[in-house]
Amino acid sequence: MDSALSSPSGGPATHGDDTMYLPGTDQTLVKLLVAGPFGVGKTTLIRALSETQPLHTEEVMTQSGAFVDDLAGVREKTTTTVAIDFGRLTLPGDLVLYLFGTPGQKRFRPLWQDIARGALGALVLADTRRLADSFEVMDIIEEAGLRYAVAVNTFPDAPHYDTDKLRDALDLHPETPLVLCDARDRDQSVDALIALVGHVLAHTPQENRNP
Ligand SMILES: Nc1nc2c(ncn2[C@@H]2O[C@H](COP(=O)(O)OP(=O)(O)OP(=O)(O)O)[C@@H](O)[C@H]2O)c(=O)[nH]1
Ligand SMILES: [Mg+2]
Repeated sequence: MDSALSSPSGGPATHGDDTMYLPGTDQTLVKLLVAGPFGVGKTTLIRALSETQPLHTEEVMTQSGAFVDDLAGVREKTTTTVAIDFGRLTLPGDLVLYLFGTPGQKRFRPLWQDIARGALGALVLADTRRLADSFEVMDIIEEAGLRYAVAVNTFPDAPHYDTDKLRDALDLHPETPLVLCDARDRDQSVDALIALVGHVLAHTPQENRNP
C-alpha cells in the first residue's frame, strides 16, 4: 500500500507517483505499525485480532541469541520475530486496518524506512518491567514522523502503575493516547487500536484521507 489512507471508491484512483488502483469498495484502508521492544507482545496482539491468518516470521531462538536479546521478564519465550508480522482487522465504518508488527531492537533500524512508508501511525507496546526499552522505539517512530499511541501490555507479574505515573515515566505528550491491554485479549487489543486510529484520524486532514 503506497499511501497511508486510500479509499478506492468510484473510478481508478491515481496517486502522486501515478500508481493506479482498480475501483473497489468504499473501504478506507489504513496502514498501521505495531511496534515495541523484544518480547513485549507484538506477535501476540496481531495474532489475537487479525481476521485473516496472520503472517509471522518467527524463528526459534538459540542460546547464542541470549547475548543479543535480553530475556529478562520473558524467560519462557522460545521464538522471536525476525522480520515482520502482518495482520488485518476491519472496524465498523469499513475501516480496514493493515497491521505490520515491527521489531524494536536497534539492529532492525534499517528495516524501518521501508516499513514506515505509507503508515499512518503506530501502536507502541510497553511493559512496565522495562519501560525504558520502549523509548528507543518511540524515538524511531518520531523520526519517521508518525503519530502513535502507547499500549501497556499488562503481564500478570509486571508492576501496576496508574496511568498518570505511566504517562510521566514515558514522557508522553498530553495528546498521545495511553491504554492498558492484555495483548492476548482480542477486545482489549481492538480497543488499543481504536485509541490509535481515533488519534491519527483526528490529526489527518480530510483531504489526505481520500487521495
Ligand atoms: N501473561 C501474558 N503473556 C503475554 C502477553 N502478551 C504476550 N505474552 C507472552 O509473552 C511472550 C512474548 O510475546 P510475543 O508476542 O512473542 O512478543 P513479540 O513482541 O512479538 O516478541 P519479538 O517478536 O521477539 O520481539 C509470549 O510467550 C506471549 O505468549 C500478555 O498480555 N500477558
Ligand atoms: Mg514477535
